[in-house]
Amino acid sequence: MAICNVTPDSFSDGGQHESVAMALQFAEQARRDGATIFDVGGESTRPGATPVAAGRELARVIPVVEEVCSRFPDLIVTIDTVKADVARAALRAGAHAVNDVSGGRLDAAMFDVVTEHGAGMVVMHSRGGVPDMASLAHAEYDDDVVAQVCGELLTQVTRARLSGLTDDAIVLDPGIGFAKTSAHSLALLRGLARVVSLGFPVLVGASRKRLVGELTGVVDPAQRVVGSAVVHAIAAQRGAAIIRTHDVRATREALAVAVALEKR
Ligand code: HH2
Repeated sequence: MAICNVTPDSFSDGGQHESVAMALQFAEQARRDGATIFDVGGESTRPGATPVAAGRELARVIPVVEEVCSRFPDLIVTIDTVKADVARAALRAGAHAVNDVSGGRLDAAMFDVVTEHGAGMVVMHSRGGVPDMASLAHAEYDDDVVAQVCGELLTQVTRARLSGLTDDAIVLDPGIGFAKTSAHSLALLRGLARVVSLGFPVLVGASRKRLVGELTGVVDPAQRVVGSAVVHAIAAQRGAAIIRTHDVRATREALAVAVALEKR
């Protein structure tokens, strides 16, 4: 899954895909490099980022979703949003699934919108609102963070089912770096098999994140490509079905090696 943030302020690719032309060029390259899913977002979750009103978010993402869907019909396009109105408009514009970093917590209409469109949904674990979900404001867990994250994900799965969403439409994501210290994120990556055992495809997104910076000592997020690729290769070995990345080519190469080494 290639990340395309149509934002001025995302933590590592802010400002890089601000025009439709820039986003399209990125989509073409990502596809050539081996991406099969293209994730379009119009609001950063970076702590301290300015919250974006629905109107502005729509203006950022809808033209990109429309163009990418029409030019690259083989790409699965996901809309990265916590707002049901934005999700609805993106699904109408051709997107196939919703990637909700709140896992359906922040907008009561989200599961209904996804169900009505027969779409898929990434239910990601986080806590708090958009401005503080990637901070440590809600990063309190007992000694088994994996069990707590799984429990909170399953609560959202129950809500999704009540809205009529079927299990085959759901992907789970432990939310690396969201309301988690690096130790919590590491525990989730070590215990990924337990998340996988819930029975849903699992998405992992560690791309260029603070965890990778802390492990490698690389300060500039754009330079965290190698560390991110290693995390993602190991996550794939542990059962992750989808990897969300800014750096498609490096990730693809790392996954090719990891998958080959798994084969017996
Ligand atoms: N991480 C970010 C945003 N969306 N979606 C899923 N499913 N999983 C993730 O781990 C995830 C996500 C944050 O990264 P990024 O989009 O690069 O930054 P920003 O929120 O600053 O735009």
